[in-house]
Amino acid sequence: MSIDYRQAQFLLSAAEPRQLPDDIGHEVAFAGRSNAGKSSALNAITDQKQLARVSKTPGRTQQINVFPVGAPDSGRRLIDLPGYGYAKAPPALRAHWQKALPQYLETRASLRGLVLITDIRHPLGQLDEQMLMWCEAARLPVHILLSKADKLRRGPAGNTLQSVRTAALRTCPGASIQLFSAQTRQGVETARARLDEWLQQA
Ligand SMILES: Nc1nc2c(ncn2[C@@H]2O[C@H](COP(=O)(O)OP(=O)(O)O)[C@@H](O)[C@H]2O)c(=O)[nH]1
Ligand SMILES: [Mg+2]
Repeated sequence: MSIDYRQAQFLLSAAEPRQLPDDIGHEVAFAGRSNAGKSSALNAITDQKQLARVSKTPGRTQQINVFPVGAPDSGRRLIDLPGYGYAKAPPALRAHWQKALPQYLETRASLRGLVLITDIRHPLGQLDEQMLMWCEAARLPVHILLSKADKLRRGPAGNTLQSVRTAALRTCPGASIQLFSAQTRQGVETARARLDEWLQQA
């Protein structure tokens, strides 16, 4: 059975991890550098145009957004983490998340996996590497979306996939990775299948 991600709804925005829903059920978090295409990926996966606002102004979403998916009260959620690496973010806010994010990854019992979105044209930056290290430290499974794959031709996209896979596996030996495009919907079904695995675990 696969989850119907089109039934996703917005539940709440949290300024702090402690404002999240009770730590029961299953959730998968989405992380990425600001402007990497995280909101677009969430919208493509849930087949909704405005679920996660696709912002023209990077770094606007500095809160954790919670989207329940599947049957009501099934306790399954997608978690949209604040985009990182936005130069204009207030330093205090950046310091806050620098501490709060690894804490969330370490302590959140219902968290089953992390989807890392990274732009295929400049993949796996330093902050992405840090996120991978935090996930590895927290023993949290990672799935990487090489986003905006439509920006490269098939050959170069395939080569980037191989090299980024090799680099990611050095930090996170269990990571999986795929090409993704919100624009052409390439990879949407593959991503949903990975989410299904995590959200439907016993
Ligand atoms: N060509 C292309 N552009 C995309 C894709 N996904 C996102 N973008 C563009 O990249 C920019 C940032 O996207 P957004 O989803 O807001 O990124 P976020 O900051 O990570 O949430 C926007 O201008 C999007 O239109 C994609 O799959 N293909
Ligand atoms: Mg966004």
